[in-house]
Amino acid sequence: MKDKLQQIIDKAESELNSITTKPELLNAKSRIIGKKSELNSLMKNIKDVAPEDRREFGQLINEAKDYLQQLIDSRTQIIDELIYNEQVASSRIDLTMPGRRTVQGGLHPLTQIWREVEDTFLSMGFEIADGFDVEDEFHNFDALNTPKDHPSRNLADTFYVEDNILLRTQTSTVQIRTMENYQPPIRIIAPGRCYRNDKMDASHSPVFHQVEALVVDENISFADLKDTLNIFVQTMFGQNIKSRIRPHFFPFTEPSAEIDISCVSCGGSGCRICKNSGWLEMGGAGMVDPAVLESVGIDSEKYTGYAFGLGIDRITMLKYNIPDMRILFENDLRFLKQYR
Ligand code: 2NL
Repeated sequence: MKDKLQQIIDKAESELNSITTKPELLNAKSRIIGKKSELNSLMKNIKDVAPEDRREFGQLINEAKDYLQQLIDSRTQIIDELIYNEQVASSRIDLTMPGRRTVQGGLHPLTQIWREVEDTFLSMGFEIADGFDVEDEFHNFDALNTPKDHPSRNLADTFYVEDNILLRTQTSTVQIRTMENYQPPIRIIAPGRCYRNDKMDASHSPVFHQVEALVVDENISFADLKDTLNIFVQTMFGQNIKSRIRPHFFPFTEPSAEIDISCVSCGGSGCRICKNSGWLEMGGAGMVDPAVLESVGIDSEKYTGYAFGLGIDRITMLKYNIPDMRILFENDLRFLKQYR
């Protein structure tokens, strides 16, 4: 009996070793351990074995069967490997070739500065407010104390979509809407796209980007405004940069001022960039005019506020030494690639 089993095993071993395909293997499997296999017929003959030997007989057959199954499994593995290697060879992919480099895009320099501006104000406790590009005259002009006959309302300066509906000329519209909906304390910035009917040149564009800040609370003073501005320009441009204010006029602030920063190029000694003045214009600022607070239902006896507006395009041009605003809008890849 043992000889018979050994014979079956030897035969199966040599048979399996010569097999190289899956169908052959399946056939061999049923021949070796299937229902019609020699092994199985041996098992069926167990009834002819003396009762006291049956136990050992059965055990030997089961062991042989386990061993044969193992042989088949390891052959399966070898054949799978063979098939895989054949596929790799025949698909003509050279796995040693270097991969193809994908072109990675980057953020537009304006977007980068926009985010840096947001991060800077967020770090000072401001929240970011958002609004609409298409606005009505109330939110763009009336609520901002702009007289009905103010030149900025003119068709030559403002894009009107229809009567009373226009493309916002500054993001103050967002501040107005915020004050309409929330009571002080308010501490927000509104970055966004603005529109003015300007001819495009090195320093003007009909579409430009602005960030306005607004703080309204009890006891807000001009000193708070100056301090916030200083921290902002120092975070954006460096610790040695100073800011200064010059008296100005805006309908929506009183008093009003224009903001300069010391020249980021020469540090204040005078150069081509600052036209030898040592200072660069950055935007405007002021204490929110009480009439503006009243137009949105905030008690101007109890609350005061400051506001300022800065050009994101201008900040970007100064930070990246870009001489002409048009470059920011042309999307010339040779330019953009430098800012990835
Ligand atoms: C500039 C001038 C400025 C403001 C914007 C403002 C907003 C509200 C109330 C009062 Cl809701 N003021 N904004 C104030 C002063 C100047 O921008 O030259 N921007 C580039």
